[in-house]
Amino acid sequence: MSRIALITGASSGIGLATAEAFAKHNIDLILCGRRQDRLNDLQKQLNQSVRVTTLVFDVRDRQAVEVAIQSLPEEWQAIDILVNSAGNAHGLSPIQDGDPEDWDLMIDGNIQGLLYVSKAVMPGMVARQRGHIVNLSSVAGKQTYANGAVYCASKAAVEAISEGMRLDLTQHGIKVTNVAPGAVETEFSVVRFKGDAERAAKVYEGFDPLTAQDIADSIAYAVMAPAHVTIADITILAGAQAAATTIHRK
Ligand code: 8X3
Repeated sequence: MSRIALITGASSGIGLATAEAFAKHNIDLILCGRRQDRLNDLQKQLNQSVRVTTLVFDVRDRQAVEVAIQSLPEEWQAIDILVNSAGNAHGLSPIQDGDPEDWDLMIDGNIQGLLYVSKAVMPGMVARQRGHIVNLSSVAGKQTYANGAVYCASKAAVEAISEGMRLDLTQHGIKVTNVAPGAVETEFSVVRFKGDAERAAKVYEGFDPLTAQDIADSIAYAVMAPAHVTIADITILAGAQAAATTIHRK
């Protein structure tokens, strides 16, 4: 019987690439995001090979998260895999110059949003005594860098939540995988720099950055591991990247 995965942030970047990778492994997909048109396009692309449904909500809206996930028809309710991929960086500046609205966006999306979605899914996994949760952290959750205090803090929280989930959920047959990517070229930097594409492009200049597909391949590896194997934590850096902000550029 094929498994069912719910993926947040599926309309772009790592979430989208994970949906594509899972489809290759015959995993049925609940694609979640804020942009229905993008989700529809992906659904059309992937439902040749697997069953696909979509849910539109903003992970920061707790009620919307609950309503959307509860609205799933019976045949979609037994979620085997949750991928918490929704998340963003907003701004990159010394903390004294930081915009509290950016802080709220990162804390609400990267921490609270991840918790709200997980809360809507975990009780069912516990009842079925099986499941796998994949949380998208970042190398920024392991190494704080200048000008990124709040983003790094939000990802450090994801690291702690992954560890805490594993402590509480392993006894219920639920695996937890924490994935910490380094420099991945997606819309990430365009969002961080509020649409400034030139500044975003500079982040990836002079080296080959990771692609969303590189990260999706590792996520697929973790969820395809045999039952007796838990891939607990994966850090993935670009080939030219030694640490979060140590990148050897040509
Ligand atoms: C994204 C990667 O290097 O900007 O989480 O922190 S980095």
